[in-house]
This record gives sequence, structure tokens and C-alpha cells, in this order.
Amino acid sequence: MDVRSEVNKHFKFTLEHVDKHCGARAGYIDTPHGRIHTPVFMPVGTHGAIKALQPKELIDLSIEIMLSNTYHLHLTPGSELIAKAGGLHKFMGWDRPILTDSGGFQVFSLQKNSITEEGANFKGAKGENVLLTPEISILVQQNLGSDIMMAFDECIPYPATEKYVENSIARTHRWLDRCVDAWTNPRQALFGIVQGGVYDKYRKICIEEVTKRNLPGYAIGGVSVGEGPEHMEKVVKHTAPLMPKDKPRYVMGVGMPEDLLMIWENGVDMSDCIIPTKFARGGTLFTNRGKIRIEHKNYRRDFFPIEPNLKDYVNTNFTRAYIKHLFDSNEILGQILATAHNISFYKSMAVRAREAILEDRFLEFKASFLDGYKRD
Ligand code: PRF
Repeated sequence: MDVRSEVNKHFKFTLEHVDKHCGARAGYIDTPHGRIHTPVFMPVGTHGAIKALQPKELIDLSIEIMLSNTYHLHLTPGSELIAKAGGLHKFMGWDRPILTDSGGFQVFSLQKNSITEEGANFKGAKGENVLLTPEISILVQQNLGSDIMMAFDECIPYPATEKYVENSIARTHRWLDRCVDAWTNPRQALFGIVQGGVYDKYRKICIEEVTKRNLPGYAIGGVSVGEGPEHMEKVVKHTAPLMPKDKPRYVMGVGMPEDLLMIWENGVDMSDCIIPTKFARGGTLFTNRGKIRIEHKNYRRDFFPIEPNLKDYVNTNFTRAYIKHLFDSNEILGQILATAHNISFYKSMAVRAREAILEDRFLEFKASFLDGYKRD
């Protein structure tokens, strides 16, 4: 039985509504570990943990899916050990959906000459040689048992010449066929990744090639790699509407609140980024008025919540003054509360966007959000 026809029994995207005034979409994805409402922002748990938060806290925040990383879990503790433990969901005590990235993004940060037709050679943390190929990436992701696996790709750096892009995408498409051949578990959906750099022509070729493989979902990779917000918007505006309407569309590794609004407006359903969690641990917190640096002296006697309009645990129970004090005193609770807040803020953005899309007022929502939100 072809895994591509079987997967539809376990994985289904339902498009509920497209906003009448832009491309923004509301829908849901059913997976073996439950339903994901879209648009969705996925927090990143690289090593099988969202730094500073317990799974039960993510559930309290109504987080429906998290992301984890093939490359890191392959190195430590190894995917065979995780398979022995019963898979990543059991291992980490999280029974909601998990998406695993393929390791393709790690290829991006490598020396070009360590990428070959076979795959990519890495140096592990202890200097050991690590080989990642399309087959190994899928094998590892199947050992992990994620609900959504990503194809092994090369995330093209910026800037890149047309020639480089042409060669790179051809190889990414050969790698995609090897991923599809290695994929055996229909309870795990494989998503293809559209690369192509900043060139409309190559993005279009990639869409044609990747969608030919008839996969359960498709991603836009190779954005937010230093090309700047104008190029990123141009690529997403051009690429997303050309992707199949009946499959989830995922932009990898984006971003700031203003970027989420831009990708949602253009019909993207899913995204992930380390920003909310990483910024939280460094004391940068998101509010409806913009980011604040909680360690700033202004907050010493500020007895208001971080974001008074957010009625969650952190904002009901703690003040800016207290959280600043925790950061100043190096208390681990500071990072915990800050992370819970930022994840809650991103979740609330997605919830508000979804409600707005269902009522055909996404553009008003976006304008009123940006009106109050100070960017830097
Ligand atoms: N490919 C993969 N993972 C990614 C990216 C990509 O292009 C990006 C680019 N923003 C983030 N994560 N496999």
C-alpha cells in the first residue's frame, strides 16, 4: 500500500474559511495526536523540551503542537534510545502533536563543501563526524514518531547566485524523492519544502516540483535567512498563493509578531520560531504596545501586569516589578514566567487572528494590532 494514500486516514487538513478581503485562512489539521487549529504558531523545543516550561504548562496555554529537531536528538540521546522509550511523545511526556524538522536548516550553517549528493557531513559537539542524509533524516524522524516530518533540504543562504540556487534546488528535489522512498509510516505525514531563494522563477519551479510528489503538506523554507523583511514579504506574497489550497502551508522559522501578520495575510497556516522563548530568557517580553526589556529601571516600581489585556496565569498573578526583580536576582522563575508570557502572547495573537479571519476582518485586526504595536 502506498504510504501517500494511507496517510490521509491519519492526517487531514480542513480549510474552514478564507477571509473575503485577503488571503488569510482559518482551518484545522487532524493528526494521530489531536487537532491543531490554524493559523498556528508552534513553539520550538529543539532537544525535546520547551526551555523553561513543563508540558502541562503548555497545555494550560492551549498549545496544540510543538516543534523538535532531528539533528539535535540524533546526536543526543540518539533516536534509537527514544524509539526504545516508546517514541518522542512518551519520552518527553507530551501527547499532543509534534513536528520534527529534518536537519536541513543545520545544513545551512555548514561550509558549502561539506554538502554532497549523499547528504551533509557535520562535526558533532565532541568533534565527531556526523552524517545526515535524506534516508537517515527520515529514519530518525520515524524513530522519534513525530506527527509531521519535514523533508531533508538545503536551506539556501542569502545572498546566493541564480546558478547556486538552480543547482541547490535540483539536489533538494532529488533528496525529496529519497525522503519519499524512505517514508514508511502512514501515521506520520511528510511535508515537502519549497526553496528557491529570493527568485520568483525558482520559487515557482520548486512549487511545481515539490507538489508533483503529492504530499500531505508543504513548507516555504529559505526565508528569514538575512534577506531582510522586504525580500521576505515579496517571497511569501509570491509563493504562498501558488501552493495547493487544500494542503497546509507552513513558513519555517518566522518570526516576529509583525512577520506573523504578514504571512497569515498571505494564506500561510503554520509557522515556528525560537524568538518568543529565546527573547523571554533574555528578558525581552512582548506586549500589545511592542517589546519591553523587563530589566530596565522603569519597571522597578511598575505594579501592572506585563500585558494587562492578557488574562492568563502570569498576567493575572505577577507584576512587571516582580518579574524585573526575579531577573535582577537571577531567579530561575523569572525565565519561567517570561517564557510562559511570551508563548501566551503568541498564542493569543493566533487566536485573535483566527477569530478575525472567520469574520472576514483580518485586515482590520492586523491594522489595529500594528497601530498600537511599536516596532524597532
Ligand atoms: N529548511 C528547514 N528548516 C528550516 C528552514 C529551512 O529552510 C528555515 C528557514 N527559515 C528554518 N528552519 N528544513
